[in-house]
Amino acid sequence: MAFYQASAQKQKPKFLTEPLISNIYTADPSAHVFNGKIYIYPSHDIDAGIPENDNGDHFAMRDYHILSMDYIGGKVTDHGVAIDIKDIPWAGRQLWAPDAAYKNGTYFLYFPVKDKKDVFHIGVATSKNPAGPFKAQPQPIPGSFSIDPAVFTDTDGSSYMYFGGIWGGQLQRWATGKYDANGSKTDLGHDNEPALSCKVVKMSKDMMHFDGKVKDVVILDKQGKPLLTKDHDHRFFEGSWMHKYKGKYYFSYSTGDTHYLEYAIGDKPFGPFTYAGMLMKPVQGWTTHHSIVEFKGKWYIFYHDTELSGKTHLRNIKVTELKHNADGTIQTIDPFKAS
Ligand code: FUB
Repeated sequence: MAFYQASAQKQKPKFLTEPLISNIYTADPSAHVFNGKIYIYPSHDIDAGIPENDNGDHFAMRDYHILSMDYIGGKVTDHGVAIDIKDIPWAGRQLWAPDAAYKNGTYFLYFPVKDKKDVFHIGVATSKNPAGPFKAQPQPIPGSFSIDPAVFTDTDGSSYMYFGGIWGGQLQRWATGKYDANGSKTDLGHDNEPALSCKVVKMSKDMMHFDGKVKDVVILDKQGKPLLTKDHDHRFFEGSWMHKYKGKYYFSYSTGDTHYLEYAIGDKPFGPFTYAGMLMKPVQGWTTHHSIVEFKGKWYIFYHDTELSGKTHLRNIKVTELKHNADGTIQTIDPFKAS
């Protein structure tokens, strides 16, 4: 008996941090500082009873709740439903990872959702309050596709959207520039070609349109060559984020099937970016998705795992400090405590 207890204790993971809330399941946390407070824009995971598959059909979310905190470690407020899928005229199913931005008195909520033909596009909704409620535009952002929008506003006031995700995120279906439902250019079968890239585009002044062409976010290895499709440990999969630190642009992302959060550094918002290292080792759960924000002189990474449920599609968000080294690299975070 004593032996059994000892080994059971040894197997129980010791998580680095605790879930921020437990009244609902949350994932894909995009954190921003608005009016001196931290606002978190996460996915709201639900159990829709849909079996797990590689398309991610089990992620069948139907609304968003926005959360806020006065400070890291403080009480987390759940502001309730900010927008429901039934209030998005063009939406079919699956409200995935959102993001938010602010300009000229208006807050913008960006969200990926499948349209009524089951094709992912990115929509935008507006509010005068960072916690919503948000009102959706009647159509998706023209020219948008795939998932996981991350909107970065540079110090000169220009905003850029990074977006895309392969496999269930459908980015491979747009590999030729046009939609192809049978698009087969996934990371399977094209091992020695450059990996599919995340996309980046400048936002228009009204923050509701793309201004100019959608470009590839090129990630180079240390020899200056684009990362290859076969490099599953380093190539982009989904969940991009951008932060600026000491004048450099840090593009970070998930490697999906290998479950790492990685980052690459560049001199401009459009890149190119040079692979620089791992942000975080794999969490418990299949997906890994983060955001990075500065608050009162410290940097934080918001992320998720499945500590509360043990189920892939029922996740919970967390936060921990992120540290830049003197040379600009970032200290890799282990989401588990050493036992
Ligand atoms: O939450 C649904 C999807 O799972 C997100 O869009 C991906 O980034 C992954 O976290």
